[in-house]
Amino acid sequence: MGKVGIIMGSDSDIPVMQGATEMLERLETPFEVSISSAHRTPEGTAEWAEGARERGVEVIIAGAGASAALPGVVAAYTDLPVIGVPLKAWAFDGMDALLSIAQMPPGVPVACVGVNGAKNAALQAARILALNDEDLRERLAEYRGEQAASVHEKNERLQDKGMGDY
Ligand code: RP5
Repeated sequence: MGKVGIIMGSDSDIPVMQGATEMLERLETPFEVSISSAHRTPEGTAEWAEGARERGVEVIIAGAGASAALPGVVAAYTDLPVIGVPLKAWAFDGMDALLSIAQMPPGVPVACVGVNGAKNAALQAARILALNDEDLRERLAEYRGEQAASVHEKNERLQDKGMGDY
């Protein structure tokens, strides 16, 4: 089974990016995780991206905040699918990173999830890997079932207790 390559710009991104690693662990999907910065360690970032396929990576999740060049730079050095996670840093509630990642120039694609959307990035990466993995597809279906059950449960509680006592 191919793995997910996770890269993030700084250790300050770890608390949010843990949302991705926890989801992948839950889905029993292998991953590797690294810190590398498009601006502070550009050569290392290029090397990481160029070597990803050889390391068995099939999908990349790249998280960065502020002027978030990392997902785009990674996408420039590989043909693997890249999912960018805009992270909320110190300004603009993450809008800076969201626009940096979403507004890639034509020809270099990055799929962008919502601000701090590490969990969804992991689910999307798993869906891509599941195209060729029936067992993973079943685990994803199970997860969706659990989610639905939780919503039904909440609705039953609401019907039972009403808005005031919920
Ligand atoms: C980005 O700048 C990183 O991805 C991080 O979100 C942000 C701040 O980095 P640190 O100054 O905390 O290292 O490159």
